[in-house]
Amino acid sequence: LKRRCWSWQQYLNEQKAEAAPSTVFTQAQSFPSKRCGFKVGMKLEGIDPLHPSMFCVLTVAEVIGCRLRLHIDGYSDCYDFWMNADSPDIKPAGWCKEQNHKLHPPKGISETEFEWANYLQSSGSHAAPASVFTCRNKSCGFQVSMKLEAVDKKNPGLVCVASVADVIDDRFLVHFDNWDDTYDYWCNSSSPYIHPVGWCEEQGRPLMSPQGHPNPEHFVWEDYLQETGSTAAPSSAFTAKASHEFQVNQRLEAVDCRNPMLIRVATITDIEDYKVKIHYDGWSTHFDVWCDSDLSDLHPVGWCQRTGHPLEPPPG
Ligand code: MLZ
Repeated sequence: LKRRCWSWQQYLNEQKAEAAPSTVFTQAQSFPSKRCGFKVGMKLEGIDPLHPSMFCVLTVAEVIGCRLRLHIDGYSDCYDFWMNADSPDIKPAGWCKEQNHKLHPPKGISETEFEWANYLQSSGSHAAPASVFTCRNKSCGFQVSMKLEAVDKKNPGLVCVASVADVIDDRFLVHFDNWDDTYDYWCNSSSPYIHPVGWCEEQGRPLMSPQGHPNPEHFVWEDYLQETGSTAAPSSAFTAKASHEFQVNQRLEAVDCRNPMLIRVATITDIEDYKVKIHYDGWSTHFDVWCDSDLSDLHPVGWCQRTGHPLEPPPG
């Protein structure tokens, strides 16, 4: 009942607060351009958020507004995850094969054995039609196996030796040499976390060598490129990004990072060049969280209403 009566306009007036203007949000954060066409049970291919290098067979388990709960076929529900229906991380059935990408089959089916047509038939299910996906065909200047220096987002103080492990549309997968894929992340050429070979030296900052490097204190790019027969990503491929324009105290709608099914009324309480600190209104500041300003889980005021998603008003 409370949810139904709650109004942003009234709340902003009471709080003498302002909404973050829609112009400060990226396209992925803004109102989607089309209705969500996904239905529960449809199957598709997509990136496993815990293993960003892996494409998996997925089923739409739940649809709320234009957000999807996706299930990884053959695995426990505890790996289910939420994402926007227009996310670049999901692709129609058959996409991997067409793009020469490895597709991780449902648990219990071997890679050579897996075939979409059979699988759909034997599971009595349908593939999500290509028309429900948001298409993109922008390209980028990064190619697989090019080397770079990249921030380890799980250890943000570290800049490490990294490679381009995969490229899709205008995004590429950053992989840290000789580390497992749990540190990997997808980004585009304007990411503030990536730098050309030689950047650390120029900045007088330490560069973390590949794991197991024989002489980690004296890593030399030239030697390493030669040993690995690889090339450095050209500095021209890196495009600068302007910092965001969010301001402290602006209100917005933010996915609750602890319970990503929920979207809450939130406030920007601090900012850095490429980050914002999110406070969930009415909750302890212990739950505040720093995130990238372009995180696709931040939305302008009114997003939930426009997309048919419930919005959690501040408690109390
Ligand atoms: N302390 C951590 C750092 C790992 C850094 C990996 N960077 C890609 C460890 O040694 O496990």
